[in-house]
Amino acid sequence: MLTYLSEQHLLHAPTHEFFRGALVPCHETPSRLNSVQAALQASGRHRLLAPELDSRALLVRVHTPRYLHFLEHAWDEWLALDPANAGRQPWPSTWPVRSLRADREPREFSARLGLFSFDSGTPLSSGTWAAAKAGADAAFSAAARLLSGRERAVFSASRPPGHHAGADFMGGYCFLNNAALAAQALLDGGCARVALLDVDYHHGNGSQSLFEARADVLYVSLHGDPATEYPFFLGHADETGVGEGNGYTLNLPMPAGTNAATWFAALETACARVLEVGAEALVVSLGLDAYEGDPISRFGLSSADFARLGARLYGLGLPTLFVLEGGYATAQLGLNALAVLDGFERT
Ligand code: Q9C
Ligand code: ZN
Repeated sequence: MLTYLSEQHLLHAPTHEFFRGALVPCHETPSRLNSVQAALQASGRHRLLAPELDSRALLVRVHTPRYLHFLEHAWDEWLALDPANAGRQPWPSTWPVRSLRADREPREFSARLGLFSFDSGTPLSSGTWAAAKAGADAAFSAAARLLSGRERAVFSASRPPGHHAGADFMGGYCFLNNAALAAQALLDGGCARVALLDVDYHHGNGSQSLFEARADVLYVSLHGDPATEYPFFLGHADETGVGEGNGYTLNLPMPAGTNAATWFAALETACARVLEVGAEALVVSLGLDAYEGDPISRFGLSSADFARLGARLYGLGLPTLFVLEGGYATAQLGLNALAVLDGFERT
């Protein structure tokens, strides 16, 4: 499968995240995508390309100008506060939750980082913007390839991931919503309706928030029940869309510990809805953290199950754009991504 992967992802390399009050090594690391790159190359079955398109004009179709401006200049502003900040990670100081105003952008840096974040678990590094932008370029390039009509499927191997990022917020290791950008590019390229199927262990709150009031994108997600799993504050079954988008959000939360049989039954529900709404293209938010060996997730999919997932999605008969999301069992991540692609291509 044609795969877009930018070496620029290496530039996003924060070192620590918060976990239960302590700093622990980041789960979302450059070695994740190195694992995917190595597995695809070693297979000899997939062609890796650097992104050839600039997503700049597409970014403002999904994200707000003030958020994009902040993200692009955040590291320079952090350094301007103190040159010693080069060796430190910035953290949000204050979040505009209920009763506080999000319409006024404070001048203070850490407060602005709070304005544009919904959690304390999304560390920035010097190359975060460059890496995230290159990941968006990969998603945009993949969408353009799919629109050319010569490929049945394309893979955007982007990192950092994207599905927790909304119009004006980062979170859950995500900055730019690569899958949402791909879906928007497919719509802009002539698709009347796109289905965005999110199989990451975590609910894609950013993606849902972007599309819940629209009928041109069906958002359907299989994920850990937000009652116990991140991102906790969205992803319940009673969220079915808003206004014109009523009926075009489908959440299929499952309890931590869910096995493959239950998961694939939910996948059938998701696939039926994708076909029912007449989607002309499929974007897959391909998180691989539903894997049984994932260190921060609690579903029971095996590597063979990922091949079964790929084969089932092939059966939908739609032009398909895979976008990498989470998956933190780094040593197995490449083989699990390969299993999905090979399952899809029946090789
Ligand atoms: N210390 C994606 O999979 N919380 N994001 C983890 C563990 C955040 C996952 C806590 C999980 C975010 C794209
Ligand atoms: Zn995830």
